[in-house]
Amino acid sequence: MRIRALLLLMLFVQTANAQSLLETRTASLVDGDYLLQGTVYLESFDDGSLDLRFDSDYLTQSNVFDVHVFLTNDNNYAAPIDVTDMLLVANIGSIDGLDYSSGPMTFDLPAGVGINDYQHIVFICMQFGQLHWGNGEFAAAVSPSLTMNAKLMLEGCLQAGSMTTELSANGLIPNQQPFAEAPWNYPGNESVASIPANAVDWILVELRDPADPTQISGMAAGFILADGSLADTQGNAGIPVTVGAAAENHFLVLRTRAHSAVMSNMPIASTVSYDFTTAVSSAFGTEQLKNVNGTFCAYAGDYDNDGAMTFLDFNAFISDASAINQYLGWDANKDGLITVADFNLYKSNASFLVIPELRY
Ligand SMILES: [Ca+2]
Ligand SMILES: [Ca+2]
Repeated sequence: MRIRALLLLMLFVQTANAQSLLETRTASLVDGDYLLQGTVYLESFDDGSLDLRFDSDYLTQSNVFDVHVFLTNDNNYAAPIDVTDMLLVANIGSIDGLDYSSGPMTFDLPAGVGINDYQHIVFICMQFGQLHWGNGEFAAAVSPSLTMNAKLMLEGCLQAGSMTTELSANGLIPNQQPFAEAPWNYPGNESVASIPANAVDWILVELRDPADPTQISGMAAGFILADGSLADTQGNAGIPVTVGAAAENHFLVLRTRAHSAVMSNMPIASTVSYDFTTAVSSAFGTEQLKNVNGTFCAYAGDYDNDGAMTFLDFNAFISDASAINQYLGWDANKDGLITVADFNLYKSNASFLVIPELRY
């Protein structure tokens, strides 16, 4: 019995992962000659399939009669409507004992039809003069977004189980995400009018392909807060990342200035908050978190952020060894000052290497 249950579980997991949503286009339905309301979606999937999906708010006449659903680029709906160049999706007239008048339903579209091939959906009553039952217009395609939650502590900022917010208290954190420069070269335009409460610094999130963690599926910048949690540019919990495949789990990578980057040791869903602070094994690779009095942290001292703690980091530090009130990459304890405290953090971790997947 136990083996059967396991097999069933594996079958379920495989089925659940078989198809991932790539893009969605949405249309609101409007009345023509008859009642028609609700929302429909064109949804493309990574296996090449395309669906037309009716949402639960879909509603029309209770005895929908010989009504055919078409996709079209011609929105001239004067009867009799010419359907020659339209794509017939289905006859949703009350046939075969099925009720097509309300509620969710999904139709597979023929192979070869692309999500951007048609701009309109139209419902036509064929039997009574090809009348305009109702219609809708599809909006532009959007990729799904995953809001990632996690907890990460930074060695240099750790203070009695929390992290310092001295940079934000002193107004030193820039309003524009700081990862546009090398080595990140992240082109995102995240910016804020004011830094969220309790922000330690900006953080860069990457989602990596579950089958190949060298491949980046999506990136976004947000903030890491004093308690180690993530917040978006609005100050809301979690950082949304636009990806090509929403249903999949991904490896989660977090990058912060002057600290080692970390990756989750397994692909995770956006529905869980991933905790990097309680076990070294939460990070992919060997010994990728530092145990600081029982709290696991990202290592401090990678001042050029290339993933290796070397003399290059020392050189970066020494170039501004007495700077005050600045936002600098070699400020490992994030107090706005470059002092011997920052040097000591680097020194204690010299020769540390992050996993090859995360090195620049
Ligand atoms: Ca380095
Ligand atoms: Ca410092």
